[in-house]
Amino acid sequence: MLASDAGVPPRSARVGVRISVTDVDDSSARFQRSNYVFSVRENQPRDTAVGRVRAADADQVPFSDVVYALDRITGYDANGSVVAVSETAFSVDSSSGSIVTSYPLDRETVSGYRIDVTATSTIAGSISTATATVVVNVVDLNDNAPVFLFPTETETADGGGEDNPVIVSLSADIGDVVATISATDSDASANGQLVYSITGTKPNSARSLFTLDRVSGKLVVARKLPGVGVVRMQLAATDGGEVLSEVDRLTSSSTLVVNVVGGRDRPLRRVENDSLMSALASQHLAVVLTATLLYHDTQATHLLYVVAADSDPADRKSSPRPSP
Ligand SMILES: [Ca+2]
Ligand SMILES: [Ca+2]
Ligand SMILES: [Ca+2]
Repeated sequence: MLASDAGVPPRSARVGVRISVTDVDDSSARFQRSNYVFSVRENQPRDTAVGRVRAADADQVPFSDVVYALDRITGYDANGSVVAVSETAFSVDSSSGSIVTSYPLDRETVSGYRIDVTATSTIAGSISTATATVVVNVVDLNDNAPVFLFPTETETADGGGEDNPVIVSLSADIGDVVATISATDSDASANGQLVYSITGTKPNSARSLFTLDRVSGKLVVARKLPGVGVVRMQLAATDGGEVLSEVDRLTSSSTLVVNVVGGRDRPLRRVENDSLMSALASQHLAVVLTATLLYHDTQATHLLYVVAADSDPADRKSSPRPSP
C-alpha cells in the first residue's frame, strides 16, 4: 500500500499488506476420470486388488471430505448378456477409493462387471455426489477340462460306446469318414481350443487302420480294413490350442468302439415283431400260415425268415361252406 501527503513536494511511504482468504465449503468432489477399466484374474482369493478410483475436492481440510461407495453392480456373461450378480461382489475403501473382490470370481459365470462408484462430499453444509463408471474385466484362467460330446463319456443311444458302437463296413474305402469326434470346453480363446488324438487301440494292431484329424475330429479309414472285428479306441481331447505350455493344458479321454462288419459277418439281432408278415397275413396269402422273422442284421439288408406252410390254409378253413 502507498500513502502520500499533500505537501510540496509530497512525501509518501509504502508498506506490503498480506491478505489471507479463508476457505469455505464451496467445492464438491469430482472424479479425475468418469470411466475406469480394470482387469482381475478369475479364481483369486477375496480382497484381491482390482484398482483405485480418485475424486478430488478443491476445498481444504476439513471441507475436502470425500467418501467413496459402490452404488450398483451389473454383471455380464461372455456374450455380453446381463446376468444376476451379488451386490457384494466388490467393496471399496471409503477413504482411499481402492476396490477389492469379495470372493473368487468365475469368468465362465460372469466375465465382466460394471460398477457405479460414488464420491460424496459436503458443500455449504449439504451433501453432493459425483459418480464414475468402473468396468472390471475378469481374465480367463484354464480351469475347465474338455468335455466329450462324441463319443459321450456316459453311455447314450448314439454315443459310440460299448452298447452302441460305430459300424464300419469291411469294404470301406480309404478316406471314408467313420465318425466325427467332438468335445467342448467352456474356457476362452486358447484355454478352450481343443485338439484330438488317438492315445491307443485294442487290439494294438488296429492303430494304423484309422487316422484322426487333430482339429476337425474327423476319424477316417487310413488303409484297407483287413477283417471284421471290434476296435476299442482311446481318444483324448486336449485344450490349450497348442499355444499353452504342456503343464497348463487339460486333457479328457473317452473310448470309441468301432465294429468292422462284413456282408456275412454282420451281427444278427432277434426281431420280435414282423410287420411284413402281418401285412401278408392280412392280404389272405394263406399259403403262409406261420412265419417268424428271426433276425435281421444291423443294417437291415439281410432278412432271415422261418416260414411254415400248411396244406389246409387258414382262409380255406374259414371259407363259408355251401348251404345244402
Ligand atoms: Ca472359472
Ligand atoms: Ca476359465
Ligand atoms: Ca479349458
